[in-house]
Amino acid sequence: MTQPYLIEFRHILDHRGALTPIEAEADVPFSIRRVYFIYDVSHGAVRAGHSHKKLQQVLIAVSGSFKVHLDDGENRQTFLLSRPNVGLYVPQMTWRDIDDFSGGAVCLSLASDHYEESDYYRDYEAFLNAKGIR
Ligand code: T46
Repeated sequence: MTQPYLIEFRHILDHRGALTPIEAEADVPFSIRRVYFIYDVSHGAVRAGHSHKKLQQVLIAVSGSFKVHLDDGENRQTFLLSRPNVGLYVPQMTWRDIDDFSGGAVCLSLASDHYEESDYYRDYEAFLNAKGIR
């Protein structure tokens, strides 16, 4: 099973500012089929709270910061995302919660497939069952 990991993207800087390019199957390990972003997050809100069966994603704090808590059913890790040129690869079958959003935070998600509600485990016990843990 692939583990989560941080990806440092290129950071092309000149006197006008910075530019970070992201290319599918080169900078991220899959073909990008969907992009969405989360913004105007309410103070204290927690997002996600689910796992995907097949979907892989890369999450990026393109503005501000937030914490991503990942759980593969046995191990838990927390990542603070706060730089627009750093992405977090989240493999399939990984439970995630996202919280501690700063003011003005924007979470960009690069996803390996189109939106499909049947790809979600929104119940933690069902997720553990599917992993053969319970
Ligand atoms: C994830 C975290 C980081 C769509 O119609 N299309 C989409 O592509 C998405 C992602 C959502 N939706 C609809 C489904 C719900 O009615 O938007 C509504 C909110 O979605 P959800 O409650 O799943 O949003 P989050 O922020 O809890 O989770 C989302 C992603 O679903 C998930 O894949 O990893 O962002």
